[in-house]
Amino acid sequence: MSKISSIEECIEKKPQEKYLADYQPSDFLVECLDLEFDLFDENTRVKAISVMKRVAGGESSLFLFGEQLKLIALLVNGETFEHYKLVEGGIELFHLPTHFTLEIETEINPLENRAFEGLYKSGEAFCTQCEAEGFRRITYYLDRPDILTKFSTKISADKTLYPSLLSNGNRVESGDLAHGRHFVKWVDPFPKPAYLFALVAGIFDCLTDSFTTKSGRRVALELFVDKGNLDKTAHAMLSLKKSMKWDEDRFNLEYDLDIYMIVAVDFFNMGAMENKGLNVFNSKFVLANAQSATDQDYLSIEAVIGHEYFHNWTGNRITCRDWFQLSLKEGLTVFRDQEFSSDMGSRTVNRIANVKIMRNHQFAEDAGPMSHPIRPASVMEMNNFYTVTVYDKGSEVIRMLHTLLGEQKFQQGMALYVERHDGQAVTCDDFVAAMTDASGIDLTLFKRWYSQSGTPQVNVTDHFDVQTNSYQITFKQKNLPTADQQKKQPLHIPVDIELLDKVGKAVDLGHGKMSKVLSLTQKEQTFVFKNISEKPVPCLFRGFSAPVKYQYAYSNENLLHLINFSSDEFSRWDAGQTLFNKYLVKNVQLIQAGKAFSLPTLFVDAFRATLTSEQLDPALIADMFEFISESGAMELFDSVDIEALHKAREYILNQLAEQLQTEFVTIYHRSQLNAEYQPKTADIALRKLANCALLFIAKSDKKLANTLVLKQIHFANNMTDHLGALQAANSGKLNCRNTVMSDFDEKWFENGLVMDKWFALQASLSNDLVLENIKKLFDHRSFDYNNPNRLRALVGSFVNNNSYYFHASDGSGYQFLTDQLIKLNSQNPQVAARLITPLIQFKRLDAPRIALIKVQLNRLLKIENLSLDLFEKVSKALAQ
Ligand code: B3K
Ligand code: ZN
Repeated sequence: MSKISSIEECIEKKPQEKYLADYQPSDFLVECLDLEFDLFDENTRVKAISVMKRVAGGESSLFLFGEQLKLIALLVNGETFEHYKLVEGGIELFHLPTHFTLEIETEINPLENRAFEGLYKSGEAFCTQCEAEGFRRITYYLDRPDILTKFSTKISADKTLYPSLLSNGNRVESGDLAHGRHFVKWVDPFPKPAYLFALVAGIFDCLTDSFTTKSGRRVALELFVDKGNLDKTAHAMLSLKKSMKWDEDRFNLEYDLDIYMIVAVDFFNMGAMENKGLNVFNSKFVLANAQSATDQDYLSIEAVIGHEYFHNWTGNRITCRDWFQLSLKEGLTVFRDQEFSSDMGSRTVNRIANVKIMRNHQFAEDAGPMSHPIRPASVMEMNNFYTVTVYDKGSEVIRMLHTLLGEQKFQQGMALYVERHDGQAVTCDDFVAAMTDASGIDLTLFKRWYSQSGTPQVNVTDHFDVQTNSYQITFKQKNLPTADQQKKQPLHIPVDIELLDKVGKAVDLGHGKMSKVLSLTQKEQTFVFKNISEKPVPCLFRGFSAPVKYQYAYSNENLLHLINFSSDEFSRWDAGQTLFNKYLVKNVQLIQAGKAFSLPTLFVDAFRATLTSEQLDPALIADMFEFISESGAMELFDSVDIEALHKAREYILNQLAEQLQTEFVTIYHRSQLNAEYQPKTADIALRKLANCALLFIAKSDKKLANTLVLKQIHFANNMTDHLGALQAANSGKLNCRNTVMSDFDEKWFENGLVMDKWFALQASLSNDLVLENIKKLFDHRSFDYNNPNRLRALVGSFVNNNSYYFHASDGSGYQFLTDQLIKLNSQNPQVAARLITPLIQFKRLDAPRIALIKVQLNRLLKIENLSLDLFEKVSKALAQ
């Protein structure tokens, strides 16, 4: 009872949720906005002059959002204006004419701003982050995405400290000022919402290049990095040029300004930001050379550079009407970046990576207290909705549209969407309407994906009739209630299916079609295939054709058949995962029943065949041996036994390591590359396989592994191999572990990004002392508590990737995380609210653990000035 009353008490004090259904267009428009910044560390002056117009008629007042601002002056039509009231979250202006010029001067403190929202200092540089609602920390404004206007920005600052003064659009004027200061003026010709505004001032090294668009326009490309980092910029620039070309080739979309700038900064809450013409990036997604970046870093850089570039059309030219529509730009842009990566590298490997995000993270989110549809119906703190649901499930929804329409019609839909809505702020409905109108396909039912949360469960049964040679397959979809939504409806689920005969050949499903996309639209539906001569093995949801959990009573032999013969490489991998999960669950049950572990010979044999295959892509082979994470596996149980899960998973991995030891050693040696480092698909695949083999060898033959690790580090000409060896040393607890870890520290302690890999390894260690060690590492010379990357590497890796110790039965992991959240709450609530995730997804845990977690959540709830970011998550978790 006391807990409930404390929640209610807190809820009373907090602002209530905002609802999509309450959307109202603004009564006022902004015709243009001229900004002037006079940059100083602690007292930057911002003058905002806008021409505004009343659209609705009437006498209504004007509310402008504003946070943490000091109002210096307010003028209407050049005259001091006194009809205003400063209120919580902004300013209200009364008795305004219908058409007027509004001049507002504010003062802000960028140096004190550790939330990294609005204008702040990242190291020595000034930079901004305005999405979603950061612009209101710069000036009072109609800070909502449907208010589009043309911006001009004049920046003045000390010329020695800040030689580069950057903003959106084109540079139109510059000059010197008194007291060693100078100015630059920028004009952005494209109307934009305030969240796409950016300003950067600093001293940088700059890599320049150019791109000529398909219509022959030359675009200047400029990449700004901290002094001394120029040798790590080539890959990002190459990725940008590839993105620009790809968007022309595949989506017929061309860049529009004469200049495209990217700035890399060290202090950044997320990955990157697509500000018009001036992307700001977390340096993690820009800087790379062979010595300091892994293959995965190279791939992520290409993907994120692509993602932000693709936003120029899907996000910037066409933006969101309101923040509930976030997936309009994010889901679509993730889909586009996934396609880009697939076209540049291996489609299967990319698909597997995308699906892992869904299964390891999104499914858990959708089953937890923060469950929401890809277009949420209500929001407390918008920053909490940049989620795997809005992004990754959002992308899966776009992918289903693509599957249902096919590439050609999908592209026609995109073209119509751009033609209709360029320059507008629109809704997800507008997007689906364009797809419907261009394709002629009815998507009425499909639209439920936008408003319904939760992961559908699809149960599949079949029957083969020898008499009639017909095969019938029945799908039952179950959509269980979620935290946010009790009532569910059947969804339109595309099921990409293939039927394999006894020898592994795909059966003709009519008109020479060897696979088919079935549209499951009802709660229960049966499909019949005629002229089938024997009972086939169905390959279901090829390529993960829908974001669902599916279940069919596959025998081990069936799964083996799919691993060996499915024409879809993704499905081969998926069958391996299903086999693994089946024995993971089984061994957990055996442990709980006090029985011995068990694994059939067929299990190991199935993986042996894969491991030694000469046909399969080495990267796919490596993926076959990367199984569901411990935290992802919690989704396989209604009530999870942390110890048993850990033991069962370790048991299976050790069995694979021991029984396939000879094969792993052979593969390890066969996969060595003796060439100069290149981040190309074929080489990446070989390094991935070799390092995967090394991890398994480190489980079965410590002595050999120790030798191989030391040798690999000695000869490594790249970070992938160096880190791969370190991972093996850590996970196998090899003798050389301490030495190789401290050598690495000595070599890299000055490079925070590289040290993040080291911090992550320390935090992931499977060792009873891991938490004590992490606490000591807060004092490490390379650690900086203010830097979100460092925090994610050390704290994030522990809570997300070291499930067993995070969920320690004494509650020490929960208490540790809560301590950090309390520290972060006032300083950087956004980062805190991201780190809290594993603490709120507790419903599958046992009762003692849930009780321990609730103690910590209540502790959080009681702290003074709990941020809205944390409050939203904590209160929802406790209300479960
Ligand atoms: N649009 C930004 C994310 C902004 C997050 C604000 N909390 C990056 C991206 O998705 O491209
Ligand atoms: Zn995005």
